This record gives sequence, C-alpha cells and structure tokens, in this order.
Amino acid sequence: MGGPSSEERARRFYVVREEEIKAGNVVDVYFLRTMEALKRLRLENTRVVAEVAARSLPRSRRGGRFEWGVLAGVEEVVKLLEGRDVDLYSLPDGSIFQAGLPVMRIEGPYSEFGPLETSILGFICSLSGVATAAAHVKVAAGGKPVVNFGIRRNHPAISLAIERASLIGGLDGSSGILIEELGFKPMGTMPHALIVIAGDQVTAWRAFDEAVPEEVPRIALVDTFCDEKTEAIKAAEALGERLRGVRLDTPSSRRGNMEEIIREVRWELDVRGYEHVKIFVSGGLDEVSVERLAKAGADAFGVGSRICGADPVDFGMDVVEVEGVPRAKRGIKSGAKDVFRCPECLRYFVVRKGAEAPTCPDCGVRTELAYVKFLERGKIVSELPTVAELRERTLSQLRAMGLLPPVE
Ligand code: PCP
Repeated sequence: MGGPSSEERARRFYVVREEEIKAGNVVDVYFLRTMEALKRLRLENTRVVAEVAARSLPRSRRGGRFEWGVLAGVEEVVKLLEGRDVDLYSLPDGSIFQAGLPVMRIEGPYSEFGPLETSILGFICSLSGVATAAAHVKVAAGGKPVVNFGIRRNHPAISLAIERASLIGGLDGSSGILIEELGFKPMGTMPHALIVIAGDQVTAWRAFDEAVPEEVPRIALVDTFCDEKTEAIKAAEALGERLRGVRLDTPSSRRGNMEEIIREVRWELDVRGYEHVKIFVSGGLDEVSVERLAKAGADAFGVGSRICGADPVDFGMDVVEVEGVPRAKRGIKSGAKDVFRCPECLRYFVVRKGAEAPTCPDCGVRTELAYVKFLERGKIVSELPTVAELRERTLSQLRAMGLLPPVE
C-alpha cells in the first residue's frame, strides 16, 4: 500500500484508476501511520470486528433530515475487499435503513481492511447519498416516472457509478449512454441547442422525429422561444399522434407559477384533443417541487443536481470488538451484532451476534436475518444482484411502507 508512482501521477483528468482503488491508494494518510504504530506494537494483525452505521441522514428540502435512506455501494465494497482475509456481512444494496443501524459488519485482521476505510466509506457514503435523494424524489413524484438528467453535474469519471446509484434509488432511467452496460436504455428528450440551431421549433421537432429510432418517445421541448402553451399546441399540431409528450424546462427567470403553467398546458392540449400528450418537467427540481408539480398534473420528471449533487450519508466505520472482546469508542455500542428484520412491517432489530431471531412485538412474527454474508475469508459467497433487481428491491420496500402506490 505504497504511495502513487511517477507514472500514476501523470494523470490527464486527475482520475484515480480502479486498480489504484483496489490497491488501497485512496487512503487518508493517518491510516498508514496507524499501521506503522500498530506494527511497532505488533498489533497490526489483531482480529477485529468493525461496523458501519450512519451518524445521521442527509437533510430533506422539506426541512429537517430524512427519516430513511437507501443503501448503495455495497457491491463496490465487496469487490474492494475480495481477496482479503475478511468476512463481510451487510444489508444488500437497495435496503431502506435508518440512522444508527449497523448496515455492515467486517471481521478479520485489522491490517486486511483497516486502511481501506477511506474507500469503503467513500463508496457507501456517496452512493447511498445519491440513492437516498433519488428515492425521496421518486416518492415525491407519487410513483410517476423520474429520470436522472444530472450526470453533467458530476465529474465524468464517476458518472456511471452515480447513475447506477440513482437507479438503485428507484429512478426509472438515466440519460447517459453508458447505462446500456447496466441493462438500461439511456433516456432523454432534446436540448434547447437543437431548436436554437434549427432556428424554429417545428423544423427542429420534425427533424428529431425523422432522425431518431422509432422506439424513442417523441417528447418535444416547448419553452425555447415562446410561451409553453403556445409551443405545446404547435408541437401537437406538428407531430399529432406521434407526439408522446412535451417537455417544460422553463428558465428560472420565467418560472412564475409552474403549477398554473402545467394546468394551462394540460387544458389547452385537451380542448384540442391531444389528451395523449404527456407533460414532462425538468430544471432545478427537488422533492418539494416535484410533489407540487405532480399534483398539478405533470406526468414525468427530469431531475439533475438534487440527485447527482446529493449530500453524502454520514456513515462511520467503528471497531466494536478486539480479539473477541467487546470494545468501542464512546457513542458506539461495543460487541459484534446481527441485524434482523420483520418481514411484515420491515422494522429492524439489532441483537448480539449469534443471538436468537427476535419476534416482532407489533406483528408477532419471527424476524429474519437481514445481513447477507458476501465474503468469507475474501471469497465472494453470495449473488450480486443486477441493478434492475436492486431497483425493484427498493421500490417494493417503499410500496410496503405505503410511500409508493401499488403496481397497477
Ligand atoms: C438541463 C436539462 C435539465 C437540467 C439540465 C437538469 O437543462 O435539460 O433540465 O438538471 P438540474 O435538475 O440540475 O436543473 P439545460 O442545460 O438548461 O437545458 P438543455 O436541455 O438545453 O441542455
């Protein structure tokens, strides 16, 4: 785990390569100094149990903090620790969790994983932050489609990781072409540039309709030169049945009362027989505005900064047991723990490791072990689900919690 070599320093975009992350080069220096101190005490290979839990959850735009989060980044931690002499237990990606809940437990010689704390936390703090914001926006949309339009807000090197986390958070799609690797079709409409360069809206919309593959929904951007109502009617008249929707990306300087604009566009389309045309809204949206606009009649949303620029989850990793003896810093409960979950109400129960499965006092049913054992002495021993499976996992919990409408 030495420092970066000269050739590694020769970086075009100052991006850290995957093999450097795997080698442990993304590390806070104090972990390397800790290893030197422990070596002096011949304690570097002390067997420890460490747990990861959130100190708090990110702030909601409604005020206060989120009451629940969505876990993401676990697969990356599994791959980071693969090959090291550790056992890893964790809630799977796509798990709803609360602050203080030990979502992950790592067991083994400290030297095998201690100095990787920076990257372990880096993965789950940042990616769970994105997945959590995505899920809260999805809930605010009342189950209506929400697409990630925000990779332009991130360093390109992490765009795919961010998109994946937003899908784990329950979003319906994302705009970057690389998500094909994850089994998702990239989603998007058209930028203002197309209409500005074409010089008029109808020429641009028709060119788009003639140019793009048939399976791409025809969603016309209707706020470039004139009022949204005027352009929406024009788009419907220009493309008729082929028009799936209109996108309102109204510049903030013109966003008086967006709900009223949406209701007006809806009315004008319907009185002219264009009930089939959906209303897609984007630009500066968050869980508060999405909820309001969904109630006003918007059918789908494109959200960027609120999701891709989401605050990280404040996870911490703490040693809780040393050579089998419970020992932890102040504020952290010592001793290795297991986490069980009630299959009915989804409530978690934290018990001493190896203890009996508790019975849920509310539902009267036996709880189930929520931890999945992903690594045994560094060997992957559990399936790593697809993004689609993880996304469905998040959505089914949100439905069970009554936060999303049941699937029709
Ligand atoms: C971009 C896109 C969405 C914006 C960004 C999403 O808009 O169309 O509206 O990001 P946000 O949630 O962070 O605002 P523009 O760049 O204004 O427009 P264009 O579509 O022309 O690229």
